[in-house]
Amino acid sequence: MRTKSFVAVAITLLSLICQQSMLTAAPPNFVIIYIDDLGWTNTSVLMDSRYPNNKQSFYETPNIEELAKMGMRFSNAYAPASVCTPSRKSIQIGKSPARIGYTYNGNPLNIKNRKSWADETTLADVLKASGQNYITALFGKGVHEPVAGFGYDVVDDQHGVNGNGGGEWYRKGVPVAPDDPKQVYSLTEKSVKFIRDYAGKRPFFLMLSHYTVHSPLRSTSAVFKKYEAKGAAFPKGDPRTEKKQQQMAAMIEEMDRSIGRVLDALEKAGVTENTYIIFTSDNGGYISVAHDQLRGKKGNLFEDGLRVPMIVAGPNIPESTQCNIPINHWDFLPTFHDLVDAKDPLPEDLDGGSLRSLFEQGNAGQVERTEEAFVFHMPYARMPPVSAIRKGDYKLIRQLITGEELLYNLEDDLSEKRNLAAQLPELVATLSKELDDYLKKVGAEDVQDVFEAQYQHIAEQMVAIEMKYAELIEASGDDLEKIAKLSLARDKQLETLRKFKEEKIDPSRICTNFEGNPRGDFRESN
Ligand SMILES: [Ca+2]
Repeated sequence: MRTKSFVAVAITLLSLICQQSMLTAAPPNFVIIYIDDLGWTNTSVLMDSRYPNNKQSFYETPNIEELAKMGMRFSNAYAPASVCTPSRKSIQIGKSPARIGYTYNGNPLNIKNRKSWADETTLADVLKASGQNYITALFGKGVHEPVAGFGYDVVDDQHGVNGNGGGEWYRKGVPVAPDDPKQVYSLTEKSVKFIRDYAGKRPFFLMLSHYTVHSPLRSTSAVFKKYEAKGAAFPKGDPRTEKKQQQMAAMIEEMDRSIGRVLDALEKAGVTENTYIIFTSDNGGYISVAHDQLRGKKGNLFEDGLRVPMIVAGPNIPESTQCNIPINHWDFLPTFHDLVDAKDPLPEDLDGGSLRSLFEQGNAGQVERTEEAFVFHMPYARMPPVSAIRKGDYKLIRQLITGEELLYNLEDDLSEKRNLAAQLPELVATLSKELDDYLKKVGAEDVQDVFEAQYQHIAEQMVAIEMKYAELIEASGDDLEKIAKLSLARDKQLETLRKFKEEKIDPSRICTNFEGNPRGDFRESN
């Protein structure tokens, strides 16, 4: 009897202690370190330990290695798109670019039909709405719209629109100092200050969105010299002897230093244990010494365009682990919602699902999504327009003009070298239908409409140029020399547009090339 009552008292006490600790447990903090254009193989961390031969040592990222020891690598992590803006919108609002209606940078149809941020729930909104006094900050690159519209409390809106220019200019007319390439260090300082200001006082979410390692390649000269010397040791013809590879390696090291400082700041503030630290990239890479591991590059829908490095450390995430279950950045919004036990309902038309059980159990976990497959839609009017669907181990890619379809088993064939479309026609038909159904359901734009919008946009630009110069010529009176100069300038601008139309969005050229724009110049606008 006595033993029984002792046990009962002990259980009551224990449950009171548990309740108390649950009541006093601080809500978790979140830090996303979001890199621009960092490829799957652009770090010294092997994202998939099942392929040990892929390990390379040219890039040196000791702080990312440290983060990998603290948490979980996601070997099948996908960016929502293979270029910046659609990915950056998608990560914030938990929906695919096809559903959002923004599928590639500068798509005139997307811009015309642009939806307002005010109508969408963002990562910051979810945390703010949880009623736990979150403070949220976004520093660095945003999308092609003012970052103030994303719902963050603190932003560093230096450019109105924090696009790629922020990597070169602090603000108009003030170039970034040589010792702060791509603002990599000043963005880090802002982030460290934010952590110092709020850690332990309020739960926080920091999105450190770096301009690095997007082109143009920038680094401090000291770090570049290190890789110049390192590269010189390789035999002629090795990619590591190329200047651009050495510049990229230097940029990557400076990005890694930034991560180290953020980790130090969290540690010093005593919040590491209660902070989810997510490291990833907005799309695939474009320069890598190890590109052959994954096919393609930024801008297309082969794996090196879409598959990105990703590591997550935080509460209940086992150390030094790897999860192979495919995830997409559009999963973050429902994940945050789940991790803070938010009570507000989520938007019903999300593509993502909570990753909580993967964070805690790795490969034994499960993600519940309304949409089981990942659909990528890129009806690009300046290079081969493509869509893709990843479901289970398979990925189907379709060229939207020619209708050609490729099928790969990514578990067996990571490098997408063996097209199985002819061998598995039933699977092709199933995935193809699922792709069509999804695009139809979300009202994704049709490739022909995108082309027409692009042609119309060019025609409108031409009319605007004609009108502008007609007025200027009219105002020039009898000044023949001035009129001749103006006419020349007008003709030059019209010719540029004509060439752009013929060379960049010529359907016959687009039809012939599945791999991507051989000139590679599409990158400059990304
Ligand atoms: Ca990018």
